[in-house]
Amino acid sequence: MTATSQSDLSVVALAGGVGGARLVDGLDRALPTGSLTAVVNTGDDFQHWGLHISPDLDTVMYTLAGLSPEDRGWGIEGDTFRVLEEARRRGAEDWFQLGDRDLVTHLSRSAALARGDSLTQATSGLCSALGVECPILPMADAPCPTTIVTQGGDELAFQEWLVHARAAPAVRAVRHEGAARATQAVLDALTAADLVLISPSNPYVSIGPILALTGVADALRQTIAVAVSPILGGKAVKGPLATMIQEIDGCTPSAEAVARHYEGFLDGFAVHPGDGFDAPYPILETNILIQSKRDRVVFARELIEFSRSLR
Ligand code: FO1
Repeated sequence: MTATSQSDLSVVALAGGVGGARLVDGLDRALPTGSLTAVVNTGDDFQHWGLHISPDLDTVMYTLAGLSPEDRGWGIEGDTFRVLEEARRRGAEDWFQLGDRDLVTHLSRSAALARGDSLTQATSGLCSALGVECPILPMADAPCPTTIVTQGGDELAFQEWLVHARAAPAVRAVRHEGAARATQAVLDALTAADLVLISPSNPYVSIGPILALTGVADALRQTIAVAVSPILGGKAVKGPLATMIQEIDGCTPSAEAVARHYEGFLDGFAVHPGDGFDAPYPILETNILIQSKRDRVVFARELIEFSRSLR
């Protein structure tokens, strides 16, 4: 890959929620059009109000479309919740906040799936309507729901645990259910990639479901794979990851604890200053806090340069 110039690099980013979307956004701005493909977790997908909701696909799509709120990262900036208020008034479930503008996405996707489109086709249609050019590929077309097994032995669907139960029940294990096959589009993108970047997303519930699909880990072993830590100074930027590392793996949250999840196919790892550790591959220590759009591009350029230096 060292002989390849940045302009003709073919890059695949594996992404989950908000952290993944921000890295994909930085890469999309830093790389020439046509270089980047995002492969996105669908283990979070679920049915709500009779609609098919794909939170991670939408977070990546809205972020690339410039529609995401900078603070919470998901949904649409400035959205209203009048439908949710009416649903609440009528006694419908209101624990998952679907905004009025966001609802158009779920209605369109559900209609496309009901017509017989695949999730890949439905996602492509939604992206085109919002002017998003970077291909966003669902990791699978068939349902692959993530189940949380609590320390108490309960089994909760992912959004039931994360949003409805506010991630309060301690986690014993995470299970990836359903069809275990990535789409052909995903496998083709991975096979053609010069570089696969693993976003600073949760390794159990965002990246884990992608890696669990047949063919994905093998494809990563054939290419240059570089991950970005979602843990900075022992804390997760967002979400329940730090607690999950303690509960599931029984260790202190750290970049190194995350890297263990990617053992066997990592060629490099990017961590925040001070988070470095002894590893059999090079470590890039730099500012990986990529909340602002500017920081995303600065970091994406640095990450690509670092990755190009790897053999
Ligand atoms: N996360 C929440 O914590 N509460 C919500 O009510 C919520 C609604 C929501 C609606 C649409 C969407 O695309 C995402 C939404 N999220 C919400 C975020 C999402 O459930 C999680 O952050 C991801 O699944 C984790 O990657």
